[in-house]
Amino acid sequence: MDLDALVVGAGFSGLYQLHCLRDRLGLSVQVLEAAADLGGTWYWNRYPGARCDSESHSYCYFFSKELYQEWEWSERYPGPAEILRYLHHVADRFDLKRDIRFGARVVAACYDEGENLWEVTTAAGERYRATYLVSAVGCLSSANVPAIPGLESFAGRWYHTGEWPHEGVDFRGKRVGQIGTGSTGIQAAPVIAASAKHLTVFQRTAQYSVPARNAPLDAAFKRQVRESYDAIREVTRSTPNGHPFRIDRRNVFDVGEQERRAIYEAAWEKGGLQFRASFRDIVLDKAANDTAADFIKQKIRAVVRDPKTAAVLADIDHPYAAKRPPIDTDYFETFNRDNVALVDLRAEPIERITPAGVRTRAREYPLDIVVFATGFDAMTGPLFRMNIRGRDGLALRDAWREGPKTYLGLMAPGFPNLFTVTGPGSPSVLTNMPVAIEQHVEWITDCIGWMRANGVERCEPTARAAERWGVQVEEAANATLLPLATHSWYLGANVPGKPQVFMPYAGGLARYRALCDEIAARGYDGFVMEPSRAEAARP
Ligand code: N01
Repeated sequence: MDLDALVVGAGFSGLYQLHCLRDRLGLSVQVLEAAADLGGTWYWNRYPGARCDSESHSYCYFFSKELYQEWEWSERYPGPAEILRYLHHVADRFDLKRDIRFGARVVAACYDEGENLWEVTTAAGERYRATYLVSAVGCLSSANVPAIPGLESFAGRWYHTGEWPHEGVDFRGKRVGQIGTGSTGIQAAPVIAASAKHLTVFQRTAQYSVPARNAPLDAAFKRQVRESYDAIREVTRSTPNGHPFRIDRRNVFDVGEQERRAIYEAAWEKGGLQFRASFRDIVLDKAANDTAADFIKQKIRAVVRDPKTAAVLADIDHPYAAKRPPIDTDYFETFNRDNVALVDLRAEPIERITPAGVRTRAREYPLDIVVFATGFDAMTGPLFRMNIRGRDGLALRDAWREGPKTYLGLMAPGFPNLFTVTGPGSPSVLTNMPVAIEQHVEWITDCIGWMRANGVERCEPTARAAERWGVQVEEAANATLLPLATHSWYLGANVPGKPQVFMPYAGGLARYRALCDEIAARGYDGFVMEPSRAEAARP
């Protein structure tokens, strides 16, 4: 049977996309999900210490006030188990599971121009045909295990945090090596250290981190959240990052040194990503950023007792928040434990993995377990994995050889009727994801609804619109300090051979939303809307 729409992925994006296309537009929809259950990121990322860095009262759907108000989060930052419970609740409430096929990994998606259909094949060889293909595969779902020579010879066990075994890993009595100190590694290390015999953290790039200050939510806060749905939703929709707090209007140098210090201290005590919002220009002006960077470096030196270790942890080479800023629970404190050691890979790079452990230029570190907290082939990786071929058999991988070419991060020239939720070129990973997801899903739904109402069978952006958008994405990034972190995954720099192009749109979610809405209101400016044959034949 030919479907109206096929959605790939059953995380936050896919669930809501299914609901919108099926229940609002009345389309026949099938969701294909590689995992054995729903949850997306939260199905896979169950590593020790995994927790959402967005605050729970904003890390959820806003499309239904009733849904928002009936769900109660227990902690400031929810962990995978609670987020999965929430997503199951949503799926049950909107009767979504009956249209999701689990264990169905998409291995090919080819556009048949004659039929105007996408033909999608799963790893098990099942085939589906649909008019619209929506990728809801997420931005960070393709694990990056670095090609370190000798990994296959390792006599112990190794794991990537993004593909963590659901039964957990028992670290007791084990010598553990953790490679990677991004948001994930910073969450994982304290928890691994608490049960392992010994933990060696291999750090290539030192990172800033601010305390998360996670805590259970009290009844008064829960009530306030329930009663403030409209206000919270309004803030998430009108701020650049989709978080439930506003960025302070003051610039760093609008206040004196003493006051600035007090503002940073208060933000440090409050904890969380809000630290970045202490001043308007923290990610815009290098001198302003230096004040935040210096503050955090001082904190690191104050927390970590061994001066040599503190120096390596505080030797950060990029502006604060130019890479995704981690938040933590006792990360720097962990290096005061007797069973934890830090290895500076800038001084002694990893040469290979041996049967016994990790060998750097300086020495071998004997290990029983290696944990790769080495991140993802972000944004494009999950799309390429589906082997998408568009018009004339054009492979997405080839079309994007020099970097992603999208219009608004929503669609790409050469790939008609293929929509990408939070695709490269959209604010996506620079935001509180569910807010960006809702905006994309609703825009895609409206676009498909408009096509059907107007007898349009094919929608595809023009190459010129995509080219112009690419320039806007680059300009938006260059207006910030983000490109100064030259080793960032925002730029694809973490995956050898990947073209170095700043992928997310850094102009802010609110501005982006307005732009998307304007384009739709102007009859989908920049898109070719091809009428169906029946429509075209009308007198
Ligand atoms: O991955 P990363 P992540 N040898 O790419 C190092 C989201 N997230 O999983 O910086 C040695 O940031 C690498 O070093 P370097 C969030 O958006 C969300 O931590 O490339 N080291 C770096 O230290 C986040 O940004 C939550 O020099 C190697 C680390 O591995 C994104 O996921 C929680 C190496 C990778 O850091 C990715 O974070 C956690 C090698 N060959 C994460 N290769 C939420 O709260 C890489 N590294 C929702």
